[in-house]
Amino acid sequence: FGKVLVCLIVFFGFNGCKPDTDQPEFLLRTALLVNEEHTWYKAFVYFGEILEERSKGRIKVEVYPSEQLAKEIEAIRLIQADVIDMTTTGSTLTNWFEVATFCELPFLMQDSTDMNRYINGPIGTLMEEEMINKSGLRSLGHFERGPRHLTSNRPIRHPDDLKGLIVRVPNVPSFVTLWKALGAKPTPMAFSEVFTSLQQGTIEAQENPFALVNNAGFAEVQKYLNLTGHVMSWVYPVVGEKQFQRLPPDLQKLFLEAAKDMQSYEHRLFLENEKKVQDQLKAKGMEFIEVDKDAFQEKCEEAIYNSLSPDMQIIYNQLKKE
Ligand code: 2Q2
Repeated sequence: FGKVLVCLIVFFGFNGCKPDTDQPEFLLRTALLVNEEHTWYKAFVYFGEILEERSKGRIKVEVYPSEQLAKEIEAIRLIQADVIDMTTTGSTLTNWFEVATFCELPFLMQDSTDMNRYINGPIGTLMEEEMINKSGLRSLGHFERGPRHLTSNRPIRHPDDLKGLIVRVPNVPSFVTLWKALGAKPTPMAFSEVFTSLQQGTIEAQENPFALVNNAGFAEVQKYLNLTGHVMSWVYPVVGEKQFQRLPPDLQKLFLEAAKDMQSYEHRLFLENEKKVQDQLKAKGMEFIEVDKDAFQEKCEEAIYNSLSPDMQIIYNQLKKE
């Protein structure tokens, strides 16, 4: 009986026994790695609200948190296959085109002034072109992130303390290079697997900005927040280029304007949130550890440079000079 019921639900669910008048003309499904409390999730929900309102219901957005719909790499592939429509991504795109490495290259950007110069300069333009041409994604602006720090269950003050430490990294080549050069054991893994892997001890550490450490509940399984600040970065909210081109010109215009508003909205939330999340992490028992940042930088800089192709080395040298 259970099976029959499921079949009936599936049948009527997909085919509908009466016309579904709520069905929008354009339904955009969004896969996010963060949960409902994170600024990226809130930003996409806001995007959905203003799009629905401004398009008079022609566009609707569904937002799925916590990699429930897809892990980051899968989300990119599913967008390319036209199965889902939007996500957030950044340096993971290095797996499609190399210049993406510059939105999250360790010890390159110093602050948000550098970041905005990159995003609005030739490197940002090149990245957005490559994104469309090599990965079929269109940038909808950018979300600035706080610096990434290492969390662990033993204090790390110097690269020497890292010996053999199993550190989870996202699927980003420069991160593997970085932690290898520093003496740790980097293990690429999807974000949604990190909490359980830390709990079970298959990995010992991970690195992310305060906001995401807090959001993912890592304070429950990690004692130390080592202030490595090894990389500043941003992510791009993105939509599939195919999906974007399917919108009529009036909706395309409206869509890009709403995306700008989403970016400003997220940025406001991000700024409000940065200090608050640090207090929350401390309240949850995390101990903040000062680290010898120069020692970290000196130990890995050459390896990172050498891992870049000659073309990327030229860009790197230019960015360093600016
Ligand atoms: O740790 C993570 O998975 C995220 O903070 C990633 O750094 C982020 O998704 C980048 O991989 C963006 O491409």
